[in-house]
Amino acid sequence: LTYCRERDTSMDTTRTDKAASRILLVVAGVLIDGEGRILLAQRPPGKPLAGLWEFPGGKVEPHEAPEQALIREMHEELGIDIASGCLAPFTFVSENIGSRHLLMPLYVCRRWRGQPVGKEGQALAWVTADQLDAYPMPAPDRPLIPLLKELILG
Ligand code: 9L3
Ligand code: MG
Repeated sequence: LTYCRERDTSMDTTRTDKAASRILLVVAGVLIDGEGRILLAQRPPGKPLAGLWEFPGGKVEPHEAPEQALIREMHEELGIDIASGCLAPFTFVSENIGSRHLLMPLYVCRRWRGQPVGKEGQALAWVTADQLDAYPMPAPDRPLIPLLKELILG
């Protein structure tokens, strides 16, 4: 899988690089607590899509496995530690966003060390499956709601 970081786009000169620069590889986590609630994080002011509620995560760096990237992002953004064995593949988003194409694998996680806090000033919310519809989300996250309801409510 070829991918590159957003800031590399301007350096692309060849056709191959241009194609690769359109792909945005992002990983996201569905953290579920003991009561079956899901963690949503609000994108902070100044960032793209500010104010929208998302499944927390971020870009996969070059030479990083998606699971590693998610563990790193959860540590940086939420201050929690996740063991690699605690990540279960959930689903995969593949969608055009503007001029880019987002590829976003998602993992479910029910066990971690520490208590999630918004390390980057982002608000957090633990929401039940039924409450998910009430939170405005980025377009790629929204279609996941029915899948999550099925996962949690059975
Ligand atoms: N994105 C969408 N849904 C998500 C996440 C974590 C990210 N659950 C999109 C928003 C940005 C891009 O992926 O367009 C990169 O995310 P970030 O690095 O700005 O968090
Ligand atoms: Mg992020």
